[in-house]
Amino acid sequence: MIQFPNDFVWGSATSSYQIEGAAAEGGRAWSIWDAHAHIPGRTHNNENGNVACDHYHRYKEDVKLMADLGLKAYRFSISWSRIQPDGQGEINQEGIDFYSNLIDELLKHNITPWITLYHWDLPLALQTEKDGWLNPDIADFFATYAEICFKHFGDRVKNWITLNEPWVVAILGYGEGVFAPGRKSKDEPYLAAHQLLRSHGKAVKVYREKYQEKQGGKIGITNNCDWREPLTNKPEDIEAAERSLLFFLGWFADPIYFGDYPKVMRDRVGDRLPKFSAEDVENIKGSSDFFGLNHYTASYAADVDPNANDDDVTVYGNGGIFEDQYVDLTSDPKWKMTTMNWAIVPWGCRKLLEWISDRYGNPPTYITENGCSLDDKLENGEVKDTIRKEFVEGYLAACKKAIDNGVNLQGYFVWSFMDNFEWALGYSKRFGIHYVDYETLERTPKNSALWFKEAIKNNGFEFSLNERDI
Ligand code: PNW
Repeated sequence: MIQFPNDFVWGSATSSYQIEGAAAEGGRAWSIWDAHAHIPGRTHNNENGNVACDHYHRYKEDVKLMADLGLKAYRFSISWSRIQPDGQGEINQEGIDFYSNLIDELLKHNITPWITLYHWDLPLALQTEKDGWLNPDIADFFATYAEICFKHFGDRVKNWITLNEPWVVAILGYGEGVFAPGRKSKDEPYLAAHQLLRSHGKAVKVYREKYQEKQGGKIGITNNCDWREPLTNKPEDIEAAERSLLFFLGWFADPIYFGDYPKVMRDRVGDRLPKFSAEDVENIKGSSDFFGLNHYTASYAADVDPNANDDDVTVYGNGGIFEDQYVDLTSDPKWKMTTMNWAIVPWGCRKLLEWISDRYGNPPTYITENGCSLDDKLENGEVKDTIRKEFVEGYLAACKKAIDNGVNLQGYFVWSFMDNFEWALGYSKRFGIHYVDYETLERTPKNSALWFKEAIKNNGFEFSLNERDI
């Protein structure tokens, strides 16, 4: 039997654009994701979040399902353009009411709300008129929006996450252009990342100076990172794996814990990497009360000789961050894959948690997302998602092992509470522990949800997998 600490937070997560729908209702204006998804060819089958899971209208039913599951915490995000349609100025009361009602409904069922302020749906006007995350003024716009949320919800909400996965915003939004706002650039990822960090810092400053003491909550940021296992014991491969982690997670976590980007990034990126002002450092350093981690997969990392024939290595990119680090990433053919083609490697999660603990001084840590996509089928009212159940079991067991090894992990949120709009991949990937029939919008707990419910109830589970995998 694997037993978790008494106050371990058992949670599940979603995000606004992925589930809410009601895209043009309740006074909401378009975000960059509405715009992106409406450009033909940008998403699978040109799908969008107009309706999504219709959570905006069905939130009570959804909270009821959460209560049935025994969920302790629910992480969701706020659609900025529901609160401030233009991203600045006027507040939309209907938007405030929606989230306020959702929070009340959660609390009524003893479910602790965890709010993400930004999960990629920037108000479109801030993109078209203000250049989005490239404009230094965004930090003030974001802090103002964040303050509206603290003011209206902070009496009841005690767990705040400023940004979800700035790495994805920077790399997929500004480097590869596969996510909104669809920019393909070699240097913009560094510029956007910089403003994302500054924006996080300013929002935290507002919370700490004006709300934290009175409201008694915590605030932090969620970063994503995969594990990088050195391909061989050669020092250059060990260094390559470390370098890859620093370019991935250190890029965002080092400024927050140490006040600047990792040295290896300064050395390799040079002048293309922006500098923090003294005021930025003051706002950013020490600006997270906990370490929020989204974790999905792992790969092997090997050093690449910069003079090697490019056909021989898997370094990909556009002359930007991937070439800056020059690490060859591969996977083990024995690893099982999800339908995202992400390898299932629970021990990678343990090693990453230990790496974070070692590097950043064992901060209180939460896995704010972990989960897998599968080709689920609803048959006779049942979804037999055995691989997802094993995925969650394996990763949770790896988490427990990390805790036993001294890591200060305090909670785990499975991604996702229900199937939803998987960004550029539309509705083609199912990550939920609840199945959503997109014709009827009916929700059905998958077998993984039934397993999770038992695990929550028992604060642990009987381990049924191979010890070697964790
Ligand atoms: C996360 N990658 O996204 C997001 O926070 C969720 O909104 C999303 O649905 C979930 O993971 C599953 O994809 C990621 O390419 C998207 O490395 C892409 C990557 C990582 C995370």
